[in-house]
Amino acid sequence: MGNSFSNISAFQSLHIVMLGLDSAGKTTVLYRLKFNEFVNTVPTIGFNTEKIKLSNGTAKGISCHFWDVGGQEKLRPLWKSYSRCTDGIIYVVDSVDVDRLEEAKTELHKVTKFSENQGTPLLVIANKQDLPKSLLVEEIEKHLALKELSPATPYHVQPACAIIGEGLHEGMDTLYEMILKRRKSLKQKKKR
Ligand SMILES: Nc1nc2c(ncn2[C@@H]2O[C@H](COP(=O)(O)OP(=O)(O)OP(=O)(O)O)[C@@H](O)[C@H]2O)c(=O)[nH]1
Ligand SMILES: [Mg+2]
Repeated sequence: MGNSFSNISAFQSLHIVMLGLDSAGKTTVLYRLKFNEFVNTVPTIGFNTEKIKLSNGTAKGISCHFWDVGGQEKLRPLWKSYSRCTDGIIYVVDSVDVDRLEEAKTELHKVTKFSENQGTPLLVIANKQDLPKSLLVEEIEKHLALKELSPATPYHVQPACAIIGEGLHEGMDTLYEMILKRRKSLKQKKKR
């Protein structure tokens, strides 16, 4: 029956929200996935949304409906409603912006604590790995205190460079796997 993803309907669309501090690179990620090329962005006031059929990796062919919400402080109150009942949360981090990692951590922990987000798989994109002095995955994991998240929240940290697209498909594959795993376990719980 093919690989472990074969029983996931290619017709289903996954609902993915993309969050993170302003200038982390969310919109660059969005358009890189959509057009497979670099798109120059401006700060997002409000949100961007795109339906994207993944074109690579094990999640190839899966449709995703992405919501990319602006990360400026005044926009963060919107995050709660956009992240409600999504299949997956992508949290983009600027891996060289060490001074704001504490702020990024606080905002991330807030989001994962919303009751509607309990157990929602989390993909942290450690972006801007092309820049000198970018932090390693292990350091990002530590700064964001990911081990302190609820054990119900599966997570993965993916190093990436949104400008050239490196790491994005690997990250999406892992997010997809986590989503599948969660769906299976929710199904099994229902059966009991
Ligand atoms: N060097 C480098 N720059 C990047 C990368 N990804 C994004 N950028 C740049 O970072 C800046 C901010 O990117 P955006 O995608 O607009 O950031 P955002 O997270 O959407 O920001 P808001 O909309 O304000 O929340 C832009 O100048 C991008 O070109 C990357 O991987 N490497
Ligand atoms: Mg943006």
